[in-house]
Amino acid sequence: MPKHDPSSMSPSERGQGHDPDPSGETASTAPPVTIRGFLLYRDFLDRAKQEAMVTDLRAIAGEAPFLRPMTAWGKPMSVQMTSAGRLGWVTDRRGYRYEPRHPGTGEAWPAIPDSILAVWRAVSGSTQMPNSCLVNFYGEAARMGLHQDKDEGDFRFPVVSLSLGDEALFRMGGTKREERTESVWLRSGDVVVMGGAARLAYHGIDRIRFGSSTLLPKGGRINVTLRCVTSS
Ligand code: MD6
Ligand code: FE
Repeated sequence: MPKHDPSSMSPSERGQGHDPDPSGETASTAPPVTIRGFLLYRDFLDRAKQEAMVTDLRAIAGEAPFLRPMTAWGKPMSVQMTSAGRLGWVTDRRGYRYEPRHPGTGEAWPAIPDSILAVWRAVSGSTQMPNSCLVNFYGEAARMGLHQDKDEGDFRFPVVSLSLGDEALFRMGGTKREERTESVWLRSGDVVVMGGAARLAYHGIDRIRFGSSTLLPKGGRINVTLRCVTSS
């Protein structure tokens, strides 16, 4: 268990000080915990909001099916991906980039649902709205190696990340790969903001605890990341 856990506080403690969401569109009002410059909002989304978001994400996957991307080295990734918004993140033998169309269907990506944009409004500290929403699905053996998010072209804007379903061990480091890292178990409903000095920090998912959540009936984890991407 991490030391600082807003979910273990009394309701009066949770409500004190800081309201990241004055409009009440999202669930939690507890202040974030900062770990290596990453802001972690524990239990940001209550169960009903998580379920509504899963419904919206199923609609996205119906239009823009999950793909298992190939890395630039020709190895399939263990995570399955799709996107919403004007630009979706794709990878193949030509490398990593943002594209306006789904590589399988050739269609434009679906719109980013309001349920997800509400989280950006509440925590990003940015009036610019995101134009890219990457949806990652982790099955039992999926992981994501330590990486930097640096394909966006403009690092003034944060990356906002939402976790749904099974718990995942999230590793956070510094802007050099060799730097010390710290890990935390992300749970369903948690939100992470990677901005400011941490915007280019290394991070990754070592493993998930398959079956630890009841949100997705067949198990697994969905991670949603919101970004402002510059079109090249
Ligand atoms: C994940 N997250 O949680 C992977 N990137 O499955 C990321 O790669 C990530 O959580 C940028 C900002 C926040 C993140
Ligand atoms: Fe990332």
